[in-house]
Amino acid sequence: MKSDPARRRPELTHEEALELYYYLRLNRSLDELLVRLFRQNKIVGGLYGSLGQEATSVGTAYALAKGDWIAPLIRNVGSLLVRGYRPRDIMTQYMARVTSPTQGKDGTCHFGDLKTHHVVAPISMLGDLIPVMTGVAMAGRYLGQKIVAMTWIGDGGTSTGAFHEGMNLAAVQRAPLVVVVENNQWAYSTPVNRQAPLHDFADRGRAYGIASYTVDGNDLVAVLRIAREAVERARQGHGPVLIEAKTMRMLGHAQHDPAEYVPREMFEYWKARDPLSLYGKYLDQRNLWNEKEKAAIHARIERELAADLEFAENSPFPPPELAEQGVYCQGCHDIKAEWRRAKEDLMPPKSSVKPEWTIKNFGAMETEAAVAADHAEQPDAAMEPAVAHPGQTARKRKIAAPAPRRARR
Ligand SMILES: Cc1ncc(C[n+]2csc(CCOP(=O)(O)OP(=O)(O)O)c2C)c(N)n1
Ligand SMILES: [Mg+2]
Repeated sequence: MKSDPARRRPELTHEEALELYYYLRLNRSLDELLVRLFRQNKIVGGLYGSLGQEATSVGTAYALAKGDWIAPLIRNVGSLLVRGYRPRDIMTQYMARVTSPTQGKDGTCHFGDLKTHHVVAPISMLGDLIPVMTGVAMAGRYLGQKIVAMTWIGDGGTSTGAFHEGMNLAAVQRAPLVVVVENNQWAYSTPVNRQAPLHDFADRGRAYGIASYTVDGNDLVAVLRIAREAVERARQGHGPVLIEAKTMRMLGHAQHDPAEYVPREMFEYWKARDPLSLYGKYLDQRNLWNEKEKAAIHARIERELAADLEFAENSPFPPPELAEQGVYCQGCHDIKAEWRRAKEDLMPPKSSVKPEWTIKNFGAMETEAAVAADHAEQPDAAMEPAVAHPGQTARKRKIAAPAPRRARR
């Protein structure tokens, strides 16, 4: 007899199932509250929402372990909440209060914390986080930490040069990196098919030999399932993974944008696939919660948001003199660059990484004669054309000719 999917053992524990709902609902409620604050003119600058994309932010970040690293984008409020930031951190940021993570110096989610939350602060230049997080992933491996680095990028952002350079670097270095491409159908007012001739953005990862998957970004459980697999794969040293989450930006680019260019039917299609409703149904069908638990989560969120809003509203704006503080290091950092490492420090047995190749002189510039000598040593040097091609310079011919061996240093 075919087993009833609703009766199979759930892949989430009861506790996880409820915690995931808490984050998903908190992300949504916080977004709604921020919209109200924007309309009350209490937000300094733009407001970039994540309505419709909550399952992708929450499901991917939830797959990480405590010591892992993230670099979110401005719509990944859900990921920040999962990593331990509180709604007040995001409210005070947007309200530019001195109590915010950037002390009121930035009006969006451009903040991070390298010590506790392991969050690399994003900047506006789309694509740049891919090479940066590849570096974080490689640094973790170098230090012998089994960490995974995760970052997010929009469909539009995958068309930047930095994205492609970063992906290639991550692939060739087999960096433990998970890149989540949030294909939310729009980049500002440009529909996805007008900026990339692709059906699946997962193809962009495959082009670099990266394991790449496409998932329904509105299905929290599907996102979490694939993210857990990706994180595990990266952690075990099998190289980077790209996850394309197909979803929909349910508002304009930011609050100033009424998104009139989006066909109404498109909104309706995606509204029927709302991530919160889908996850609610999942919990209902598997009896993973009851009305009392649901109400308790809603009450908790209401309580927490009210307390954090009061905190944010009562927080002062930064004093003017703060503008010139924290710009340059005034002895607050004790970082000394140590450029010259002893070679033995980098080789076994001190390092667990066995070098697989050697580069003569560590790649230092060589003289023309030395290049020619090395060239002559190669068996395929005989393939050099005996007769110069038209246009080949005398200098090139000279290099191709055998030269006396240089003295070994
Ligand atoms: C390198 C770079 N080019 C252009 C911009 C301006 N810009 C900011 S957001 C945006 C659209 C991004 O679309 P997408 O990557 O799909 O993300 P979404 O807003 O849909 O989440 C653009 C073009 C930028 N920030 N960085
Ligand atoms: Mg987009």
